[in-house]
Amino acid sequence: MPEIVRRLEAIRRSLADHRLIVVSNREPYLHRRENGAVVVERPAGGLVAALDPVMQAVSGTWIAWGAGDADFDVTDREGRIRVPPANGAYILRRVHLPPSLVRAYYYGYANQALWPLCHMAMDKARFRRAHWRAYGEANRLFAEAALAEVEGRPSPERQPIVWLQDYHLATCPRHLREARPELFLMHFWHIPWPAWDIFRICPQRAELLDGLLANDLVGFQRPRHAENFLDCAARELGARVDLDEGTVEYNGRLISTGAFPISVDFAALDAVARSPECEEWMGRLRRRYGLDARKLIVGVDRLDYTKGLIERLRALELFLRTRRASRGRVVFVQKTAPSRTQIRAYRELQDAVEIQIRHINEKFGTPEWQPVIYLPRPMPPAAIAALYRLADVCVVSSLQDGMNLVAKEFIASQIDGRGVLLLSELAGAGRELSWAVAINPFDREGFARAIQRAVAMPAAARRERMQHLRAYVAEHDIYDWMMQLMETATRLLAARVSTRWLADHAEAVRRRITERPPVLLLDFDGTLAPIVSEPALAEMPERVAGELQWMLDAGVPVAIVSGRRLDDLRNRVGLAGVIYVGNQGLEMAGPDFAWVHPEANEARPRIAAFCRRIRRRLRDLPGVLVEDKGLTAAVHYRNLARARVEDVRVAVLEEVEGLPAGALVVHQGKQHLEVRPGVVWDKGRAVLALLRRLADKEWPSRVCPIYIGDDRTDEDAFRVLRDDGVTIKVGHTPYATEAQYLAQDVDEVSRFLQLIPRWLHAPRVHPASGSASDH
Ligand code: GDG
Repeated sequence: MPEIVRRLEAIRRSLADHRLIVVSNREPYLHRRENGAVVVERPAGGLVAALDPVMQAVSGTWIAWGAGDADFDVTDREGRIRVPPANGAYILRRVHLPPSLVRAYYYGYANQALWPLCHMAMDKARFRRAHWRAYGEANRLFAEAALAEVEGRPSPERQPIVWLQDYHLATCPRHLREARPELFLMHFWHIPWPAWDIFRICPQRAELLDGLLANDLVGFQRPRHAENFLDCAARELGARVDLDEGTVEYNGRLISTGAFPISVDFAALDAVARSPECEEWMGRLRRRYGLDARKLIVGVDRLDYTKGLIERLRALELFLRTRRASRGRVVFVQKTAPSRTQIRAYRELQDAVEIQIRHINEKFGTPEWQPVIYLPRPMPPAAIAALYRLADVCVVSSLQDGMNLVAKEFIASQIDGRGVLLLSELAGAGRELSWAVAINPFDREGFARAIQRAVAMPAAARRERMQHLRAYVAEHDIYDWMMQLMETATRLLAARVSTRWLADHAEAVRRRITERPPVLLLDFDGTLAPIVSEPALAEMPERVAGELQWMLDAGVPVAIVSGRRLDDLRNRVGLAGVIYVGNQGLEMAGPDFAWVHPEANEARPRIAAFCRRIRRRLRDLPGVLVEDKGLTAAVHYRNLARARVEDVRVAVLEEVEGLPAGALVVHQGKQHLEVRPGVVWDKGRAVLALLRRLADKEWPSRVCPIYIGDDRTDEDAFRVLRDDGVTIKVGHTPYATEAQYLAQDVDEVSRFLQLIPRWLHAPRVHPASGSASDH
């Protein structure tokens, strides 16, 4: 089986029974009029070209703006047509957008507000109310078309995957979610997501975040973009974010984010570079530009101010000025594709590039040699491949870039392995392709030196670098990218299918609780008390205290099981009669007993010494909080800059490793590291010990423990009570949980606690006791 067929088959399998519905601004096929006849065109572009075979293989549906002037002459009344024309393998549903809407939505908000905002080009950003309204309207139209393609009410196993593309469609998911709450929505954001200090400039920031958070999964090119997005969601919307898991809770839903660096169709580009057509173009270009005697530097870009063309030309000018020997010996070919020319900033850039090129050619050119060749007209793929193959150096100098596909296209076309890639460290690709020569386009001297270094690099070093780069891109190609995304989507869908929401299973829970007298075992933070930014600020809600008091009065044992110190817990909860279990179960105290784990008790001095040392070591890191809890310690980093978290991890691990083996152990908590004595003990063992104390060894037949918690440390308790109790995890969980049921949040826990007295007091109805219908 050819490789590509195998890859497509793997993607089809990973989708299982889920139909794929793609929504993008650009369409994969465009119909237009030419001399009175209708012709079909395939708009150029990596993503569209790569998605098309996938859509053919899975027979999905693609929703896109019908941009061709004959687009709606060939569709049915709904704007649908089967494509490709040869075999009609999938449905393309075109969205009609009036030209005035396109101007304001696409050339307006998308490309004059969002594009510059996300690329930190604030001098170019224009936030116009009319553009924003048009953006909202276009997004609504895309959503309407997508909804029309979702037929019936599919079961969770057959739920379609709606996959939205890019910054044109940020508010579309919100419309979809409102109309069909059960849909699985994922979004890929192709451009950078800026840091909060940039993003907050945008007047529509809340609506944009709210729109994107209607998705189930939001993919970015780089981890940093995902982190920035989470940070913006937390700051603007107050959403609860878990940076370790890459998740955000918003409006009662859990949204996952992740980095999925996009790539190219390596095999297809490699094949074009090997084609006879490419060889012909190579011959032609070689003769035209005298390349047998000259080194070739190549740039291929959409004409966009983010690609650093002016910076590149300035560096080239400096290179030619300072390296006199290079004059006449190198030629720089700049291939460009004009883009978004309706926008003034783009027209100005085009003029500036042309002026700069003319300037260099006039300054350094001779009758025999023109230093810069400018190619603004379209060329076929074989010609671009020929440029890449001939290039001694390819320059990618983005000032900001989500990924940059040119860098990877160059690598895939370099079948002779002789070219050097000069790659901006500010492009997403720069973080991935470490065998390229890194440049900073803002550092003109460094850039010029890098050009020199690349031109002069010995053949063996070039080959070595290119081999590594080719191996990397061949493995991490566009199909691999799609597989990663689809596998993540289907994993999330599978977790959703197996999620048992407490609210959906109230009857089963009621039956269990009324069979045997309940014992309540409750975590505190995030279960009874809402999570707050500082552990010291957590408070017991009054309503919950009232509910617990009712239980105690009715003789239901209540234990609060927490990672906090016992006395801290007691002060915060403040209810007499409650059993307090502190320090992850290492200490307990009830109305008539008190207990401390003996070995842990002996380790107290070690914990105190650890706290002293780590405080001293981390005193220069603002935002770190070391909590000495007597039997254990916690190092909180919730308020620390993300980039420094690793320093905390290293410091804590080093301190612990410096002690006798196993003396102290480190556990990962929510935004903190927990340091405990090396004894085999956890919340699970603690609740078992407690249950034996309350109802002896026979407890499973005597009581029904109800355990509610929100943390990973509660998993041990969920596990040991799985068969003999009711276990409830609070909050959406990105990892597999041992709990039987899920509760949305603290409020649902409180509502559940209110139900228990009603259940316990309800008169028992015996089936045989008779009712009105008996007669
Ligand atoms: C966005 C993100 C991300 C360019 N000039 C010519 C030409 N091109 C083709 C290239 C390449 C494409 O255009 C440009 O792709 P990039 O990735 O460089 O950039 P954007 O268009 O800004 O795309 C970017 C991408 O989405 C995918 O997620 O990588 O970061 O900004 O395919 O080959 N093609 C031809 N002549 C040209 O002169 N034929």
